[in-house]
Amino acid sequence: MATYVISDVHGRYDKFTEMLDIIDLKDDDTLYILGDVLDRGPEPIKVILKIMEMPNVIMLRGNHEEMAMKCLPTLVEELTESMISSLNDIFINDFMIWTTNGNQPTLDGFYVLDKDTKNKVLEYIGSTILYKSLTVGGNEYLLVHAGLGNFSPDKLMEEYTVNELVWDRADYEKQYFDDKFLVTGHTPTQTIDCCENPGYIYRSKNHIAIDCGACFKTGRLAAICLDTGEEFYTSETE
Ligand SMILES: [Mn+2]
Repeated sequence: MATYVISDVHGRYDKFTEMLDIIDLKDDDTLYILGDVLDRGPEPIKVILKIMEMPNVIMLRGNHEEMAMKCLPTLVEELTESMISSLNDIFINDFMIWTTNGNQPTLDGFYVLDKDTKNKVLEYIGSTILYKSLTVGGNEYLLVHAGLGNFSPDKLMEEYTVNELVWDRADYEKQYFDDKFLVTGHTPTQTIDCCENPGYIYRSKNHIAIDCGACFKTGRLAAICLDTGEEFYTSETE
């Protein structure tokens, strides 16, 4: 009945399955994935299809899923000349933003699916949640992909915009809460200035930052067990 958290798989199906073996995930364990399964790495859709088969996985939405959901529903339709000419500026702008953020492996994996599977993938990504509060072993945790943009201690979770939760980076030098831990992905710990062990999970000021850059060379996929605090790491990405 253990609770694990990982984040930012970014298409690394190899690292994802390596981690499932390392933590030896059981049917009655729960695995939270804090978003950004898609884009950058080679096999994002394969990871999504695997997650969809796992009833004990709860996936949160990252900015990459948010970008994908603005474009993929349109791309389920066959690319005909009239379909392309009907695309509006908003779509084209969204698609350009997504393209500069490594969408090609997601598109490659998506295009080869049959239409029924495409729709199931869209439905799954659309059903991802933006945040999760939970208590494990008497400790409270707030799980979110990126951070709490425009934070205020009085702000309710439902008052945060999607962008404030999936794009705005947490300020890791600031303690947001005294009574709970904020668990985030999105920002590789290699890029957190105050992180003493870049590339490993950052834990300070009631932050737990778990993106260890699985999709980047010398990065790795990390997991934390909330019951024990134990950390787990895959091999480095080549
Ligand atoms: Mn992200």
